[in-house]
Amino acid sequence: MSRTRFRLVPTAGHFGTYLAETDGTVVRSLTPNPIDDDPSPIGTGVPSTLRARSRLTEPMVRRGYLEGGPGTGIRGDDSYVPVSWQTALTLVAREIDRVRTNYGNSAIYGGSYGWGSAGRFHHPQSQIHRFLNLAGGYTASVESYSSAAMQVILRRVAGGYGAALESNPTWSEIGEHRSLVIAFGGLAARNSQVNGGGIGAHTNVIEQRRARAAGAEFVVLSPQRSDSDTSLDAQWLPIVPGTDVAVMLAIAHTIVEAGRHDREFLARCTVGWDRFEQYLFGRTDGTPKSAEWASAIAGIDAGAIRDLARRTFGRRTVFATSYSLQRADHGEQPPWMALTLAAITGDLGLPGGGFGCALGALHQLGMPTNGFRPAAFDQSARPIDDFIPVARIADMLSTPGGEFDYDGSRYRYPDIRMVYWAGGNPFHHHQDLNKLVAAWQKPDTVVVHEHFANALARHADIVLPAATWLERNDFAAGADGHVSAIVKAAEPPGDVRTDYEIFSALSDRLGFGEEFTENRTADEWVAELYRRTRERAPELPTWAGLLEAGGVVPAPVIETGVAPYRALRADPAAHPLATPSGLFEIYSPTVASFDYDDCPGHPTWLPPTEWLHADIAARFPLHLVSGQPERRLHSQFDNGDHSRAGKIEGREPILLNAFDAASRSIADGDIVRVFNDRGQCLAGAVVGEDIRPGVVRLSTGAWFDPVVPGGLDAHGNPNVLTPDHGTSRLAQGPSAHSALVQVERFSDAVPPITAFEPL
Ligand SMILES: Nc1nc2c(c(=O)[nH]1)N[C@H]1C(S)=C(S)[C@@H](COP(=O)(O)OP(=O)(O)OC[C@H]3O[C@@H](n4cnc5c(=O)[nH]c(N)nc54)[C@H](O)[C@@H]3O)O[C@H]1N2
Ligand SMILES: Nc1nc2c(c(=O)[nH]1)N[C@H]1C(S)=C(S)[C@@H](COP(=O)(O)OP(=O)(O)OC[C@H]3O[C@@H](n4cnc5c(=O)[nH]c(N)nc54)[C@H](O)[C@@H]3O)O[C@H]1N2
Ligand SMILES: [Mo]
Repeated sequence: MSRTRFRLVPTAGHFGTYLAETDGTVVRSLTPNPIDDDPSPIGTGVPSTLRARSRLTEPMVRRGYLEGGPGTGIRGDDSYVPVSWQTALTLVAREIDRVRTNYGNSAIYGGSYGWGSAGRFHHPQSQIHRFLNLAGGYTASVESYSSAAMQVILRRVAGGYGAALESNPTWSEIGEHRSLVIAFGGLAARNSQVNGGGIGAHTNVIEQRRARAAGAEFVVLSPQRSDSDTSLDAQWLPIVPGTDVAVMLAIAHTIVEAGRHDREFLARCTVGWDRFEQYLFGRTDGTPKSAEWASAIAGIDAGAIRDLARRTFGRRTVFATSYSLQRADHGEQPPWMALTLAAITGDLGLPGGGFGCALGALHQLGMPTNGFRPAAFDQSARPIDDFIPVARIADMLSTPGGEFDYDGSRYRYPDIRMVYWAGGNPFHHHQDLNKLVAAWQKPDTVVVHEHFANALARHADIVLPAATWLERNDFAAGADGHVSAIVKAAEPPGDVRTDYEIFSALSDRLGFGEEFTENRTADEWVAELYRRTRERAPELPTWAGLLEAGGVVPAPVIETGVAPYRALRADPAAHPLATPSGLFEIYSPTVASFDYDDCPGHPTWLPPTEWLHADIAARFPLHLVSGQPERRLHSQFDNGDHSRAGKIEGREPILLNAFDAASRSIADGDIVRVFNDRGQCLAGAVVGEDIRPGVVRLSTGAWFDPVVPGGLDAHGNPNVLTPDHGTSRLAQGPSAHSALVQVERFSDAVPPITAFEPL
């Protein structure tokens, strides 16, 4: 094929804007859009997957299901039979109708959590929720795997997650005020490669470097040295995982003992200081939260903790917490305590200071907020309001009718008969995958739209092959301040259809085709949503103008008004936070009234069930940190060449301290077995000094690849090891980071990777 037949078209994903080199049918490469000075290489791995062996190209039905009907056979241990679209759609439409007629719509779980792909129209969450709402409704999920614990606690004590995001200090303010940034969980530069909904051009890390050059200073408390960009020259304090609240308390203790707390701010803008102060000084529990006390828990020198506290005197300070801290037992506590520290120093709501909500963890965090809101595909009203906290899925499936606590109330799990997923992967995101696989056997039917024969497809009954974002026209517009064209760059292979085509055909069969499509084709919808977006922002170019401009233009800047924390400090009576007192609640009578021992009325140090000082550490002496992968977005395109280039003999790398490796006779590059009572997986050892002794790091996202069901995962998916329980009864968030494991050299014959094979 001659090169001249290829042309470049603009496209956009959650990890940036690119130019796709296409002949109209296949994509040869993605290269960063020239607008981006600090592009992410993640997108470059996508073209290698579009026609890979793992691509789904025709509808498939699990053999046991096809032969025996709903509720028969074993998911995760069966073969698949190709069927026509006609057969597949008839099976799905009939099953929706059977389930809603016999059991009611709450028996359909359509939470379908996941990132899917960017695009205002083809966004799979919008597609599936609109479809299921028009079908009479579904059991939904609330909050997210990213931020569940923080969302619920901030809603109770600080006016909500949105208020924290709007009030976040920006890098430019941090530079201007030469602030001290104390980052619990760090500011891993690899994480700001992505943003939900898209990124026109990557500027977050560039802004961080500018703040540093202007005089800001960074301290990173984290088990891993690489949790900040090297050019920030951050001081690294390698903390024991799960102990951040102890260190925060000790910083508070040191500040208050020195009389340097901002009494005026505490009295004017917060409630509950007195009660908290009693706890801080040990008057309620006999334990003063001193630097020495925290040092024994967190493994950081007491002198270093006191120094850190003193460095805040007279200096604008940011107390930042990454999302990872609250994806752990008692994850409600770190953001609440960081806010309390920001109130103690009196910097809460001052430019360049206060609480740093997950700064740098997504591209938008630390950047100015823009009130610009592009149009979206309407999800339609919810006819029923059944829900679960998102991470309680395995409990819901395995214990229908079981009771659970959430945010002050008690609820019952619905009896789920049908699970329908599009645009997320529970066999990526959920904890304790062996438990999930068992719970997943319960429903009668599982329907999935997927691009690839990944673990989700391998645990479904009806698998519908869906087009990728490179195979559709659309536009992206996230919170990043850009609008980006997504021009169809490839023909979907085989019999692949878009989610929209699939839901349109099903809607027809179920009798609400016109309500779902409003008589528009996909391309007509894209044009309509772009038109509605321009109606809100007339300065945006026409579609033709957007393409002429290279496919990416800045979005208009829409002022958001004064940020809630800033408004609060200016005049608490005039600008109350959305809390019962209108103030930031260091002690919350509401939370206290719930009487949860795992989430008391003020920020509290509560040891995790699994951490390095737990009894079970005698058997599993290493703390497993399973953060976000550098080379991909979650599990997406793990089958592509960019992600696979980072593997060791095909396995996901695990980072071990040289001391821990030597005591186990593990050398760099060895294949190791990582295990605990929940599961086991293989991984490739990376040995060095960039991680605290006693801690190992295995990123998320290697496609789950059990050698036999419930057995060894050959590939390195940390979620076979992580525990599945709520952060507390308050938020019921995921607790992935509270996990202990053991690691040993694997000397048996290494099983092949089968995760990237066809179904
Ligand atoms: N141990 C551990 N587990 C974690 C985390 C952790 O830190 N540690 N982090 C958690 C967090 S923060 C998150 S956000 C979750 C992420 O969890 P997910 O968002 O579920 O993960 P993804 O891999 O992005 O899954 C998206 C799936 O949708 C498919 N897909 C993409 N685009 C489309 C589309 O247009 N149509 C259809 N039909 N399918 C599409 C992809 O092939 C992929 O399988 O993971 C959570 N899990
Ligand atoms: N490249 C890439 N970037 C991403 C994503 C991706 O998949 N790929 N996913 C995005 C998503 S959905 C989200 S929600 C964000 C998540 O953002 P985060 O949750 O902030 O990211 P993580 O990588 O899970 O964790 C950051 C670091 O926290 C440290 N850590 C873990 N446990 C502890 C602890 O107990 N104490 C302390 N002090 N540190 C700890 C680990 O060393 C880890 O590297 O990332 C986003 N960015
Ligand atoms: Mo996330």
